[in-house]
Amino acid sequence: AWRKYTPQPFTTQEEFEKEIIRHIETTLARSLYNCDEFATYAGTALAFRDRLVLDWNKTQQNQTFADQKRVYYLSLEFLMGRALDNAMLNVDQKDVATKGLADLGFRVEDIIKQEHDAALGNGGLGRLAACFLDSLASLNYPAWGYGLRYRYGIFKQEIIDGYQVEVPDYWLDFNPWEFQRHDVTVDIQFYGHVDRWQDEEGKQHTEWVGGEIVQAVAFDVPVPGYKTATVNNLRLWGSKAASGEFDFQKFNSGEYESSVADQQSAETISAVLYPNDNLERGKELRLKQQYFWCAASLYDIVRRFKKTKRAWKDFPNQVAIQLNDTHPTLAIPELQRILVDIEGLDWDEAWHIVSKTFGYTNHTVLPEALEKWSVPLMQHLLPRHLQIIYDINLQFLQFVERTFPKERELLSRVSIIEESSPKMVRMAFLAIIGSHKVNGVAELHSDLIKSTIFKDFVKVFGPDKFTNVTNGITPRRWLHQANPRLSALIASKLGGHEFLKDLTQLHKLEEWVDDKEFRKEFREIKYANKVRLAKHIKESTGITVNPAALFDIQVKRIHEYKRQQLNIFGVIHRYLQLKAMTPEERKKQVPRVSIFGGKAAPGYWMAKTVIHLINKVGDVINNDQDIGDALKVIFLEDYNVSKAEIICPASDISEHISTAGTEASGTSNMKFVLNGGLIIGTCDGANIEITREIGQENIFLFGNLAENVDELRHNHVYKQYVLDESLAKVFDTIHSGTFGDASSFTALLNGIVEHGDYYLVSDDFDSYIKTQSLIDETYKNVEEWTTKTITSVARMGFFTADRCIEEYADMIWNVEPLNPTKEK
Ligand code: 26W
Repeated sequence: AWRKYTPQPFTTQEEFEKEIIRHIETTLARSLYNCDEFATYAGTALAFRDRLVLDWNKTQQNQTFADQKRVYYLSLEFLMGRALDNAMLNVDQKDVATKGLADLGFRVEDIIKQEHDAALGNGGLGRLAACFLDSLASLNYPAWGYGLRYRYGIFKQEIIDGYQVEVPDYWLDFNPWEFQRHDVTVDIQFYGHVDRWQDEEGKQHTEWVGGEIVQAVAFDVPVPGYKTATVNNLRLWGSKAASGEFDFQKFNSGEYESSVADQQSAETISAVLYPNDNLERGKELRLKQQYFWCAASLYDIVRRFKKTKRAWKDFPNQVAIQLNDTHPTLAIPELQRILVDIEGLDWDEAWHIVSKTFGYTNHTVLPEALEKWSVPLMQHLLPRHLQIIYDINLQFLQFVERTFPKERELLSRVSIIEESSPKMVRMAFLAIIGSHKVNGVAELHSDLIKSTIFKDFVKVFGPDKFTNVTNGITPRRWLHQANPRLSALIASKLGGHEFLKDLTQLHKLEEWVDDKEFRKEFREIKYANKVRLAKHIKESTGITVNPAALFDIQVKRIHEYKRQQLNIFGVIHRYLQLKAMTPEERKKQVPRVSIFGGKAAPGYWMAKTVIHLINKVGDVINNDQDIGDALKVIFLEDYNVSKAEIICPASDISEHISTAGTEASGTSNMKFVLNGGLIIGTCDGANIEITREIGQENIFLFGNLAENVDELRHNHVYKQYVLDESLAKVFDTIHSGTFGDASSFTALLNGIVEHGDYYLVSDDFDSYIKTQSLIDETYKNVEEWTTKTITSVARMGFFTADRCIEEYADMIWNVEPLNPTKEK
């Protein structure tokens, strides 16, 4: 009976308009006569949401009935960006929306722009999680994401006088995409102590008692797949004071402030995303976030499993949990605690289940990013978990000792506990020991973790425990949504948009590489995307750039290892060369726009200095009459997912220039090439596999190799080092005050000249600027450039996140898709 009242997908434009208006007038209680863009966005989002929700409910019901193995992706970060455009495209109804909105007097682009980005992540790791959710749904895998519902996502970046200023990102004012589940709450315990006792039958019991309780509340976000009825669930936990914890006594007696203190302290747990990318700081609140989210998620997963009435040994056949880096590693001792302390399984049986359930993905080799928690802190916050970790370690070390009896050193090297003062828990080691598979995110990276940071574990567990899954991106958002014209052009040659679900089909584009009309249209699309970006640059910085210039883009978190400093030194070098030319010579050069974007962690002083330098260099060059259009330097403020959607389709060259061996994979490299841009890059991360796929003639590689990095670093410290001549001139220019007070930049330059140049900027500088000249030469030949870009797009099929998900599903999770049963 219910069925006949549920709304169907809109079939006509009129129906869609009727729904928007209904929501504006009733749900939002707004009059149509003062209906602005925001209200229209809200009405549109709610209209699409109604359709999504029905498929979502059905998907969840279907998954419950099917009762097959599910994947749980645990990630502290989900960098989702906006949802409306994606929702419209997934049901293939953007054209209906576009026409309907036009009829109401609005442009669809303006309406889409009203939505606040869901920016619950820092960078690559968080965006990867979002791409994976898209692929899991699009491929019909029964999968849930679990994360935290931060009230504040990554801060908004403003640039004031060339400096980064952080502004809080309060994004929840109006969020139609989340549903609070008032009935899904979990009490989470902190602090307290451990009791041991014996029952009448003489059985030992261990129980964690006392301490504080904070309540976790579920907020669910629908994750639609592309052209499928599967809508998966992303469950984000918010924290609040547990019921009964709020002190009414105090409240009544007038102590309002202290009565709400508990509540506020509970709510602090999910208040804000930590803005550090690749830097571990050991803060108690961060550990609280991690445990809060792991415990709530596991309680939920276990509750769902228990409803099936299966035996515990079936748990790993029903549940696969993937750990997105070490941030959720506490889920391992938590599941062991649930099984042993609460469910009464014996240790070995429980441990067998635990270690078959988890998989761990490593995303970085930088030593300062590897998580370690101090033993005293963990003892205080999670006393029972610390005991369990010690027990896991003891069993593990006994195993190592039996297997390698003569290697005393090995034991301290692989111990979960680092014998420092204070002692530290090494989370990556715990994650390896508690998982059945460990993977890196690109071939070089997966090889490096096996030969460096996890070398001893390869010896202990054998090489098969370690594998590689090279990262990928969703072509739905990063091609179809961000670059609709290119997606349509490709579809016109490949016979429809099927390639968005099977990206390897792109290879058929190679048949069109010599087609004159196709080439022309391909170039026109790139140009139009550059015009769109130029317009954004004008609006946000006031600077006019020439869309016919070569657009050279580096957008990513600001980090010394990513070497934005190498890029800006290269820009200064170019400026000096241009200055030394006659006006006639200058006119013959390829005009260039160097575009930067990215946030620095608020406490990362060196990264902030780099932002400052880029802005100061821009001020000088952009206002130098001699230079004009020959060179412009732009810093785009507040780089985020929705800006990336405008930026990625507009590049001629993008920069992926990390010190070899430091960037685990990179994923924006894939976005840029898929959109018809070329790369200047080092032999690092996924650049290597991109080269293998698209051909080395289609990428501008430069610089030293990972295998030589140690020796080069050694040379800086122990040998006399002569600074590259061109780089020395760049430094002289900075020192002379050309870009303002030189003292602002001394630490940055001294790091290279005097303190060992850890990131090898000077070693790679000459190779970098020569490669940049080669790019200028190549760009002059429009036909050659066009061939390279089209060929590259055609060969990018491998880098779809769909391929990653199938690899995880086969190699690590052992899960099957579940086709939706959509009744019409
Ligand atoms: C504990 C602080 C902290 C926070 C975040 C440490 C480490 C991280 C992340 C693991 C850093 C990160 O985002 N890594 C990036 O992951 C991407 C997805 O795999 C890769 O493409 C990037 O190369 C890698 O830097």
